[in-house]
Amino acid sequence: MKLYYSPGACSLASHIALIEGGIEHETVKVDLKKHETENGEDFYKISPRGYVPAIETEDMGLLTENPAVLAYVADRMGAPPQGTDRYRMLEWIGFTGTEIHGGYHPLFGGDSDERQAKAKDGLAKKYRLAADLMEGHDWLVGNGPTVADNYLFVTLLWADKFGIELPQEMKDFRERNMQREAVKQAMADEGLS
Ligand SMILES: N[C@@H](CCC(=O)N[C@@H](CS)C(=O)NCC(=O)O)C(=O)O
Repeated sequence: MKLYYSPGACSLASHIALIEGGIEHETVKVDLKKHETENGEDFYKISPRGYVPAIETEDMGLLTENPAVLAYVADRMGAPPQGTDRYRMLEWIGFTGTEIHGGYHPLFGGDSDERQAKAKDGLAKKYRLAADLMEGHDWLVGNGPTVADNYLFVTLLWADKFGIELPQEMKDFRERNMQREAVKQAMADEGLS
């Protein structure tokens, strides 16, 4: 499998899972400003969507969009969540993608101060909600991390940069994830530590 990624971007969630699952893979860094890979290829020619994550699979060619990419990688890990846990995992991926990741768009896009302030306030509320939904559990689903945890964790890496107020539970969750070997490895591979 080949993962197209940008350091610290949402693609880090898939990167962590590939490492944690011991899945054979290679990574290709993409410059998201130029939309060019580290090999000088026009990324739009590889993926017309132009964003990461994108994975080149053996059985179905290129696959994009976090919910699909994360579910695909999860299914190739040792013991993917089944039954109700699988639906809970997808529920968290949906929440993270639309409510949280989507909430960062005005900040990444450099919108007006007013819109950015509104976005920050909205994100603080969503993280408060996420903490409440976790109800004192260490992980989003079951007794250990899944790809959904990876995704929420990656968004928490963006929070300090934009000065988003985080509940203590979310800071603890971020720290808990930082202790995972696969997280350390993926972050080191992406030049983040
Ligand atoms: N709908 C996409 C959005 C992915 C996305 O926003 N990726 C960001 C990095 S976190 C990106 O590549 N941005 C660059 C761009 O949109 O050109 C998904 O869920 O996978």
